[in-house]
Amino acid sequence: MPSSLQALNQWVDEVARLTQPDHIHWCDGSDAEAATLRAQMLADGTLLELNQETHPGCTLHRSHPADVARVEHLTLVCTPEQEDAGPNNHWMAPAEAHAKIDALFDGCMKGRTMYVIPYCMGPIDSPISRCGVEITDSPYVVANMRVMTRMGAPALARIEREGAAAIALGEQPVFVKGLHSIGELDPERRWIMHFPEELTIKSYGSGYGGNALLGKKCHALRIGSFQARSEGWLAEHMLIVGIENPQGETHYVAAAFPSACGKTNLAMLIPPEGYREKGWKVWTIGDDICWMRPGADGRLYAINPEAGFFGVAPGTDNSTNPNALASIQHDTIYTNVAVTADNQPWWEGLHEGTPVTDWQGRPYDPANGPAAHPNSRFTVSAKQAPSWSPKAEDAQGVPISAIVFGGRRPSLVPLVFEARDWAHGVLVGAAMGSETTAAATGAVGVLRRDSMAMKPFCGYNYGDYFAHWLSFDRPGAKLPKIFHVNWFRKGADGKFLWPGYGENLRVLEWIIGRCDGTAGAQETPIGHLPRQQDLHLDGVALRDGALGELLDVNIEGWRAEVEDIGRYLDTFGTRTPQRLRSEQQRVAAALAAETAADAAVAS
Ligand code: SAT
Ligand code: MN
Repeated sequence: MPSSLQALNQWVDEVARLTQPDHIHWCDGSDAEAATLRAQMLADGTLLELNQETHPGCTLHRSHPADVARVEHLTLVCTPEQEDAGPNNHWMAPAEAHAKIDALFDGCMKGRTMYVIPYCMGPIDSPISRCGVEITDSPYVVANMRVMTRMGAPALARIEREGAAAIALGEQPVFVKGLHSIGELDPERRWIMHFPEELTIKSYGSGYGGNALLGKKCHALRIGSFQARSEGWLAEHMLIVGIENPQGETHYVAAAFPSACGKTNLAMLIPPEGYREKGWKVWTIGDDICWMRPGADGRLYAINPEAGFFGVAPGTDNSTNPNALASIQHDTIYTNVAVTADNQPWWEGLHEGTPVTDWQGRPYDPANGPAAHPNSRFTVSAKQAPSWSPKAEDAQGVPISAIVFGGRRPSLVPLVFEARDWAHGVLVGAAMGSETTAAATGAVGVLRRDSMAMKPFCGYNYGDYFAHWLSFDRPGAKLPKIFHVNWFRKGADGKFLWPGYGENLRVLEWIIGRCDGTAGAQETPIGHLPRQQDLHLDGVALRDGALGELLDVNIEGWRAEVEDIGRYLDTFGTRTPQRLRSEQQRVAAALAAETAADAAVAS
């Protein structure tokens, strides 16, 4: 038998009986295995070799043109009670869901090889890490999982060790079971289903990252958040970055942003020149997912459960993210980018090179749209980033000093503010969101709330999730401070008021100063804001009056905002914790008092 864990062998047998593959391959994660798979995919056209002189080890995959992104309307959380999945998830009853998707899996691997991928989310020896096994018929998925997770023999050994320990205690072995088939890549025959109680994922009909690399959004966020709730930790859609000051002290910050707000850029930030000269350094731990749990000292310790970056290619350039660009010059899997005449990868926003072949393999013609798909991606080992922190391998995780929420808010929301305490911070996270941009379909300028950036990823009812967040505030806890940032505030002329990118370090410096007790602030009804003198702004070019606008709290605008937040909390009905409602009422009352004080002064 391939594994010493009978429960695992049995499940693999069951899946093989259902899907009927020609061969079964247990992945060991070795270099030899990776080379064999790569040769096979180059031979059958799944992968194309890119220019090996300029981009050694790099390949290109062109997906089915109708399989280029996550599919939220086909992504289900299947709890026995719909109320437990909440209004934030699409739901189907577990028995009905299993029946529907098993009918698709029936015989789907005939003529194909079934790969069994044991993987570990997080450092292999970390108590915070959790393991899973993905079964797939896609060698492209195997290649990506090898970069994105700790995959193969060491993961299997941990699963077997933990399984044996559970059995010795008379319990069931615990590992997440993920079953995936690309099926026919037919959008009409596609589901991404989660069964949190069964620690099971079933995904059919898509080969795209978030739908197919089951360790990522499916396990590390949807199933992970569910596991985290019952075990007392947090599985979050957050980057983790280390900020080292000239004294050599490093503070770790975890930050959640909705999509298209520059998470990868912040995780790999390059300090402004003046900061670099003084000795500031930025260390990348993770760019997408953060698992945190309280340590013995009461602080929250975090790991990045992933081992690689699955980043958006368009917009990645020396001017925007030199660290990301440097990471992807070798040993990178590109998906749906364009290529130049000499077979180098190309995408919109890359200043060097000219596309001749578009992402679908057609001669490039601007009439067909962008050369690279807007959601084209690179898959690369995190260790290839020049800013990669060896602490990402630390079994204990890194202590988190600050949690930062953010969104794309062209108006109202200041550059940065600090929540007054944990409960207020949870409200700030619950209320976060972005105004829609022209890049998304639908109306422009509509505010979409996306609590903690987890809307598509929270594996249970958001109301219960808010309650779980609040539960960390207990005796002995030394919780991080919580902040909200907005890099996207615009002036009356429609232009951004803040330069963003590396200059964001100035805001992070204030945030860290607040955690250390060295930075000043003023109290307002929405939280603590820096005064102009509390930010270091030498060397940054801001327009006249920009700073005043960036640090302004418009009381009437905020009264309307906080009322709207109240209506949003109502959408989760009785599951919304009373503590969060009273927090919203407290802020509303503080704002109303300010209006009353202004009126008294005016009369
Ligand atoms: O959903 S993916 O993981 O493929 C990409 C993302 O949204 O972060
Ligand atoms: Mn993400």
